[in-house]
Formats: sequence, structure tokens, C-alpha cells
Amino acid sequence: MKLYLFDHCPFCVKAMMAVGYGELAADYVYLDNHDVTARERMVGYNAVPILEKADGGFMAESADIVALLMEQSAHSLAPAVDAERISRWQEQHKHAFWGLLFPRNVRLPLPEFASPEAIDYFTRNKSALLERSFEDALEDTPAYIAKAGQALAELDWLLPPSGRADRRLSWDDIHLFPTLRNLTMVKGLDFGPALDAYLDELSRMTRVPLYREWAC
Ligand SMILES: N[C@@H](CCC(=O)N[C@@H](CS)C(=O)NCC(=O)O)C(=O)O
Repeated sequence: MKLYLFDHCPFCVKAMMAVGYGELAADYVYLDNHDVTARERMVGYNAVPILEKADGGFMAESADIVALLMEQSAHSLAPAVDAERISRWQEQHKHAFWGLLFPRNVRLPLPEFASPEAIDYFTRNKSALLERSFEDALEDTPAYIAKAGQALAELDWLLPPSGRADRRLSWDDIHLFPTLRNLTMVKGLDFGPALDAYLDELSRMTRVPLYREWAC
């Protein structure tokens, strides 16, 4: 199996979590961020993750990919319990998260941003979404960090798998961890001990590394 992805893409992180937690073998192929044609050629539209299955067929959509991967694993995911709460939280705070993450994504040594064309493509698209330049967003880091810190404080209900009755990874983790993992690239954002422990545990269980060492 091959998984086509971007390292920073939260939907791709879901697929990586399933590969790691499921103890599956998959080759990771990092696409150039601007290479839209490569995505369209495989699945007919522009989105990663894309799974190339053992039979040579391609599959898009992260939730479908996670479900298929877990079918091939001896492990299984616990059902979602807080899906609505998590997506409401993500939607409510996405502008603060984007303001921190987009300008930093291209400053990290990620394979999808190896060329100037890839950085230009991402910068153009995401600063349009932010409605401001990456430079302006970076200057506003303290304000974004204050907002993101408040958002993180709202997750005081969150338990890591080791604190739950069945100790399994769940669909809630699949939806939430990618956002938190990406926020570890933000220097000075304090997660607090409980979320730090959640991040470490999930990273270990899924074999998805955090960004702490590159935080900027
Ligand atoms: N519904 C899709 C969404 C995937 C998605 O939005 N991927 C983004 C990256 S995070 C993408 O490939 N965008 C194309 C681009 O930026 O050119 C899924 O869950 O897999």
C-alpha cells in the first residue's frame, strides 16, 4: 500500500494514525504541495490523503481510508462519543489555529514544501483564506496564542486512552489529535500538563511524531 500525503495536512494525519496504531505497512509518498495534477490523476480531484491499495486502485477521503486501514488491522477504534463537541470546537477556533499554523507550515522542513513553487502555492492560497499576509499573521502571534490558549483550556474534559475503561484509540482521537499535533509547531503555546500527556500518549500509540523540536 502507498499513502500519498502532506505531512502538515490534518486529514493525512488521520490516515497516518491508522497506519501506526494498526501496525500496518504502508509507504508514505509526500506530494509537492503545488502538484495538483498528481492528485487529480489519481482520484479525479485535488485532495490528499490518497491511498493506493494493494490491488492498484486509488481511494480518497480520510475517514474512508481510516476505516479501510482499520479493517486490515488486528486493532480496532473505539466509537466516537464526542464527535459533535470536537467539530464544534474546531470550527469555533479555526481562525486562531490557521493564523498560527499557516505561516509556520512553510517554515518547517516538510517534504511537501521542498520547492519555492510549493511554498508560493501554499502561501497564495492560505493567505487568501486568512485574508492577510503570513508576515502580518506572524506579527500577531501573541494575540493568536492567547486565543488558542483559551481554546485549549476548553479541552479540560479530554482523557488519554490510558485513562479510559477500554484503553483504545477512538474515532474522537482520530478527529482531534491532528489539530493538536499541528499546534505543537507553535513556540510559546502552552498546552498544560494534561494535554501534553495526551499528545505524548497519542504520538506513541500512533507513531505520528509531534513538531515540538521544530517549534517556531
Ligand atoms: N474531505 C477530505 C479533505 C482533504 C483535504 O482537504 N485535503 C487538503 C489538504 S489538508 C488538500 O489536499 N488540499 C489540496 C490543496 O491544498 O491543493 C478528506 O477528509 O480526506
